Amino acid sequence: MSTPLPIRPEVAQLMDIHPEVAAALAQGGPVVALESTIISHGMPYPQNVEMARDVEAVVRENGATPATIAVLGGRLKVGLTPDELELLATDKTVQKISTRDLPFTVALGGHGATTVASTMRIASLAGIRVFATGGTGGVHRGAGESMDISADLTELARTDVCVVSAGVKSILDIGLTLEVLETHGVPALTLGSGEFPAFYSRRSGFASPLTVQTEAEAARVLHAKWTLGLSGGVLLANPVPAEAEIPAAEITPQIEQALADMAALGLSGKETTPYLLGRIVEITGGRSLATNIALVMHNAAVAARVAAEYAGLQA
Ligand code: PSU
Ligand code: MN
Repeated sequence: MSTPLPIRPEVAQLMDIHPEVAAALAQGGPVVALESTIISHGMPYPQNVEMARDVEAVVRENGATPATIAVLGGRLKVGLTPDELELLATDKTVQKISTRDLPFTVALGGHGATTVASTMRIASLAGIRVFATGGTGGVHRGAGESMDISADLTELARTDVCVVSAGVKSILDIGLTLEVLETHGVPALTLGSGEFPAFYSRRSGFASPLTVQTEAEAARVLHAKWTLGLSGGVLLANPVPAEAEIPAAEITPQIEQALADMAALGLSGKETTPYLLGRIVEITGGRSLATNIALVMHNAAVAARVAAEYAGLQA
């Protein structure tokens, strides 16, 4: 078994690691980080808290220990209790916090639901290398004007964590997102497909930069990257299961509608992704929520298997 990365003492003072997660890390066992923005700002209640519980169960069934990450009362939380999941799902004071917000929330003692970016950073501080989410942020459509490029990409550029997602939401510019990942040396791997997936849909029309056929191959890529001293993350794209997908031809006009509605409201910045996800649930009559939940479960199962394979390579 590998030795876990030492947590700097001054960081450990700000962090509460759930005993189950701490035990797994101490043994070099597989751990999968899970984010909390998807709970507090990505889905309605009560589906959000049900998803949060179910995704932890799926990680366990696939041989790893789940560590849902958030900031509560200014403390970095790695692994949550059922009551803490419920609080994230219901409390309206929980802010969506990305990397830029992390020091503020820690310093002022607030509650924060962590995005992919800030979850990656906290996972890395705790010594966790694999993380499952729904979809990753990216370059927003119209970013040439708005400069709206998710900090998820910045974090993938610099933090040594593998993010398993169903690709990049088609509310974003997928081609430009893949360009930015290439610029930053982030391997974008798709599991079992030559086409990069588009969150609700298996197909995006964009070729995947790289393809792996198994979780074991993905784990070998992580091991090779970090052994070579190539710091930064890996994006492992996992297409939504066929039976749960909304084909691109159906979802595209619905996404266009949501983008038009957002423009009419004049929303920008951190509000855009939560608004668009919620509006698409309304426009699709709830179908997109079922798809979102299904793809999160699928990503959690894959992430658990990648984490187990990676732990085996470290042993
Ligand atoms: N995937 C989902 N639902 C979500 C998100 C991802 O299925 O709510 C969240 C993630 O936390 C991601 C964030 O980091 O959306 C991106 O927000 P922004 O575009 O503001 O960076
Ligand atoms: Mn943004």
